Amino acid sequence: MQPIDKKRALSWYQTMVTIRDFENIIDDKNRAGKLYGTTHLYNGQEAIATAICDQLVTTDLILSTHRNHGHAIAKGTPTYPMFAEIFGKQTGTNGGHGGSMHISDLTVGNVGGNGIVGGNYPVALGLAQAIKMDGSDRLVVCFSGDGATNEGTFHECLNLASIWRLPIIFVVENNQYAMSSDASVMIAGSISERAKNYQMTAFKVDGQDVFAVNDVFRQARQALANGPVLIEAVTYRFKGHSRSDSEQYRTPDEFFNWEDPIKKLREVLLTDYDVSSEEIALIDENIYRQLSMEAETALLDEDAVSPENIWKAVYSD
Ligand SMILES: Cc1ncc(C[n+]2csc(CCOP(=O)(O)OP(=O)(O)O)c2C)c(N)n1
Ligand SMILES: [Mg+2]
Repeated sequence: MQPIDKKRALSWYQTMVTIRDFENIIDDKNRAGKLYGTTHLYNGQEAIATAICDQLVTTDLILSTHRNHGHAIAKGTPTYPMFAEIFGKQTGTNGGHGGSMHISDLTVGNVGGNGIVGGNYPVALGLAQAIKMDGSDRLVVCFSGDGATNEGTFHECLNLASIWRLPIIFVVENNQYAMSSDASVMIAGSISERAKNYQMTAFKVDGQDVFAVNDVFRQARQALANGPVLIEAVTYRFKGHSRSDSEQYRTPDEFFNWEDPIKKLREVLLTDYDVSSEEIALIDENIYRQLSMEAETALLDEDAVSPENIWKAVYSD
């Protein structure tokens, strides 16, 4: 593994804590009845989006899923309009019309979430084909879940991406479940082996270890010279699938089999990087204070849906 300097390790920590706190605040507001629809939280998976998006530039594109808040934050989408979007406010990233599952911000290369499981694979294909035709060296990172790899689009798109040699890195976050379906009994073979059958380079990595994900993504970029690449990041979803999930498919102690990626990085910072616990506490405090303030302010913004603007995002002028 390549050495990582202190500044970079600290910036990963800040991104991961921002994602975790953002999600916890959204969870609280959801339970308090402050937002419409449902929301899918990224708690436990923060290291993946963080390590990967840190290696991208603004013009590289990411596509996400229904569980898209972490990817959006890591790619640089500002958190205030994200809160506003999830609360259905006009100040949201998408004018409050998209909601939790459809946060996009093209100014930072975040093409956005997608409520259709497996729906982002064909979009990734089209974007990558356009990039290839342009002859630019941008790349597309297509995030998806384990469940999505059982969709037909996954197989169709891996095949096409491979024969067209498109600049896509497919990142499958195997968080062990698709709603209540256990990946260990729902997936024949393994996700990374599936990609190898399409003659793609494939990696499997510990998704709870930000350093490991960083290193694998660096290797994946190099392998991109030979065609598309797939990374299976093994991770664990700490929260339920969505708010309505009663979590009867797993035991409460299963949680303890998994490392918390933030706790793991914090320990590394304290022991290997000479960061003090006071510094860590200050970072934690500042992030939480800032996000709480943004959430409270965003809640006061104008609602998106009103009789005057309900058709705004449907018809052009
Ligand atoms: C085509 C389609 N089928 C079913 C659903 C309902 N659904 C929403 S999320 C989900 C599970 C997805 O699991 P996975 O791909 O592992 O992502 P995760 O939720 O674990 O991040 C399902 C089945 C959907 N949104 N779209
Ligand atoms: Mg899953």
